[in-house]
Amino acid sequence: MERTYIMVKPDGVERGIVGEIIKRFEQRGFQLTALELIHPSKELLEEHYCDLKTKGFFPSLIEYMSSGPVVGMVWTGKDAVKTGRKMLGETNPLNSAPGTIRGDFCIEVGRNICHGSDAVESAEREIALWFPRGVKTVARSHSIHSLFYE
Ligand code: DAT
Ligand code: MG
Repeated sequence: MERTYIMVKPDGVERGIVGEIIKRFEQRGFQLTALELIHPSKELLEEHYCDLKTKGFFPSLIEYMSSGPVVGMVWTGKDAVKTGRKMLGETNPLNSAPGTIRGDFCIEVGRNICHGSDAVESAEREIALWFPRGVKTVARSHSIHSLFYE
């Protein structure tokens, strides 16, 4: 079953949008598999965003992302990576359709409140980076997932 790494960024935590983002993934039918509140180090964030090292906005991105606690989550379910990205919206919130998380809650690309893995391989890399002790997915017999997958 597919997993994705979704993170509420410092501005999302500060603005109290954590519950709203969790609600949307829950009501869509994904399973919350791991969750942590963490004030990340710059080193961890530089590793997380290693593919963006050469970008001009990289220093300000790391500064912003390390400015306060974030909420990192693993969500599991069918097509979790691609569907998670759709639920987030576009990188630039101004291009994000209303109804998406970014389209409903922000306007600045440098304050776009949430992160979502962009591919299955990056999702697994990010989950290993943020949850180094590992994440165990346990089947929940009374959840909607048992209807879909068992
Ligand atoms: P995404 O978060 O949609 O996967 P990304 O991986 O290309 O987008 O970039 C990571 C984050 O960096 C993005 O959420 C916000 C910031 N960012 C991207 N492009 C930017 C830009 N042109 N100016 C400022 N910040 C930018
Ligand atoms: Mg990205």
